[in-house]
Amino acid sequence: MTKKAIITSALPYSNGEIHLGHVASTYLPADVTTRFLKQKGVEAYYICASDDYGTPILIQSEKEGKSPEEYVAYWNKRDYDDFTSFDIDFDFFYKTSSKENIDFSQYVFKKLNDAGHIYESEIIQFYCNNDKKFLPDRYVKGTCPYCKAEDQYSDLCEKCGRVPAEIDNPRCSICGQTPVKEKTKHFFFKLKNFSDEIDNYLEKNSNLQKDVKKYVQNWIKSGLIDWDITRDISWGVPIPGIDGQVLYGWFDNHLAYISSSLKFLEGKGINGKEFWNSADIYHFIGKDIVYHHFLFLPAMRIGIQNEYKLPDFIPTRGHLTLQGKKISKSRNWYIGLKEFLDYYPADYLRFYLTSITPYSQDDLNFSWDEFAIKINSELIGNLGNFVNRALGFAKKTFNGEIPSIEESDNIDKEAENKIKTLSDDVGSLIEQNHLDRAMKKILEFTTHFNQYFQHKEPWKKGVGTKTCLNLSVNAVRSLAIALYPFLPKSAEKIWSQLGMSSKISEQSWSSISELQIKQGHKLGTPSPLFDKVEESDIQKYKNKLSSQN
Ligand code: B3M
Ligand code: ZN
Repeated sequence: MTKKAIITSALPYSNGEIHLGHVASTYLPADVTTRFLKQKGVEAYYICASDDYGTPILIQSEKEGKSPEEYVAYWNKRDYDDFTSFDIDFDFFYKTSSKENIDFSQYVFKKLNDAGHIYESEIIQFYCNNDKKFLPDRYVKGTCPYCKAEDQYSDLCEKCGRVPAEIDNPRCSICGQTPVKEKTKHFFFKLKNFSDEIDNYLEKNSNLQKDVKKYVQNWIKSGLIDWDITRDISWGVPIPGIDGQVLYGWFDNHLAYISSSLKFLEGKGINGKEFWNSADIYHFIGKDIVYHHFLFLPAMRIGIQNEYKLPDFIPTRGHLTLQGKKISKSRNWYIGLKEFLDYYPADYLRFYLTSITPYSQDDLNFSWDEFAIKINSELIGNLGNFVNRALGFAKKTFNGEIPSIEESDNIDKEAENKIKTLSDDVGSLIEQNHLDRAMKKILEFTTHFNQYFQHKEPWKKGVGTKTCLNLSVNAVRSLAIALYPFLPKSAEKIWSQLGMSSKISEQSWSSISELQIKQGHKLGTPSPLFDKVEESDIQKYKNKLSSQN
C-alpha cells in the first residue's frame, strides 16, 4: 500500500445546511476511510472545502439581500461546524473562492489555453428581458433534450445525469418568462480531445467501480460535447483579461481539491506537488456528479500534462431517500444534520448510515423505524451489551484487575483466534470500500464474544473464569480500535473504561490482533455506553417530519 494518501469528498455548496442526504454517501465514508488509513500508518489527509461559486448561490444571496461573499462565508463556517459535530475530522477545510484556488484555476485555464485545448466561440445565450441578465445554468429550467424529463435545470438533468447541450422549452427561473436569445462570446474546453485518454485511464484503473466505468465509457462512445466554461455573471473566478465573465463553477471547484491540499501541505512544510503525485488520491462522491468527476476532472488534469496525478479511487455511492421518499429541501422533506444531532449522538447516525450504505450506486433509505431497531438491537443489544458485560463483570469479580490466562480449551482458543483475525477481516473490507460489510464483521465479532461469555458462565466462578475474563477484556480492546474509524466517540469511551493511558487514535490497526492487556492491568469505570432509542421519540420525529412537509 502507498504510504501517503489524500482523501477528498465532494465539496458542499455554501448554500444551505448539511442534511442527512449529504453525509451518507460522501463525508462519512471518506471520514471512516481516512481514520482507518491513519491507523494503518499511512500519512493520510482529509481535505475539503466549501464550493462558493455558481449561479444558485448568486441567486440565493440576491434573494436574501446579501453580498455573495457574506453569504458564502456564513455557510462555510456553518457547514464546517455541523461536520465537526458529526465527528467528520477534516485535516483542512478551505474554500473554492480562496486566493489560492483563484490563482490555480487561472493558471490551469492559461495552461489549457496555451496547449490549444480551449477555443473561443460566439454563442447564443438565453437572456431575460425582464430581469435584464444572461441566464446561465440554474437561471434556466426546461425539458432535458436526451431523456425528455421536464423541469430540469439547464446545467444538469437530474433524471439521466447528463449535461444537456441545450435545454428544450426554456423558462427563466427567476420570473418564469420565456427568455430570448442573445449573442455572447464564450470559451469552450475541448473535452472531445480527451476521449481516448480518459477511456484508457478508466480501462486501466482497476480501483474504479465497474458499473460506473461502464456507463461513463458508454457516454464516451456516444460522443462527448465540448464544454462551455464561461459564465456571464460577476461571481466566480475572473477570466484573465475579460470583464464581466467568470469561469464556470465546475471548472474551478474540483481544482480546489488540489489547491487546498497544496495550501495545507505547504503550511506543514511539505512539498505539495511531490506529495500529491506520490500519494493515493481518493475522491468520494455521490452518483449525481459522476459526469464531472469521471470526465471533466480527468480531462483537465490530463490537459495540463498530468502535473497532478489522476485519482486512484472515486468511490461513488447512491442517494439517500427519507422514509422512502426523495429528499427535497424545497418541499421540506429532509432532516438537517444539526437537528438530528440534537436528538441523538453522532455515533448513532454514523452506525446506522454505515450499516445501510453499500459500496454501489444503489439508493439507500433512512427509516426512523429501522434506525430504532438497528440501534437498539445491534448497537446496544449486541455490541454495547458485550462491552458492558465483560468490563462490568471484571470490575465486580476481580476488582477491576485483569486476571491471567490459565488453562484454555478449544472454545478459548477459538475466541483468541477471533481476536487475532479481526484486523484482517475488517481491514480488508475497508480497503475494498465495503464499509457496511466491515461494520457487519465487527458485529459478528461481538456476537461471537457474547456467546462465548454465555457459554463460559464466568459468574459461576468455575475453572476457566480467569481465561474467559482475560480474553473478553482483550476482545473489548481490539473491538475499540476496530470501531474507532466508524464510531470514534464510543471507541474513546470504551478506551477510557478499559483504563488505558494511551490515546486510542494512536493505536495501530495491526495491534488489534495482539492481546495487549496483561495480568494486573487496572480497568477504569465501566458504565453503559448507549441509551436506548424510545419508540415514543421516534413517533414524535416521524410526526414532525410529516407536518413540516
Ligand atoms: N458542489 C456539490 C454536488 O454537486 C458540488 C460538488 C463539487 S465537487 C468538486 O454534489
Ligand atoms: Zn435527461
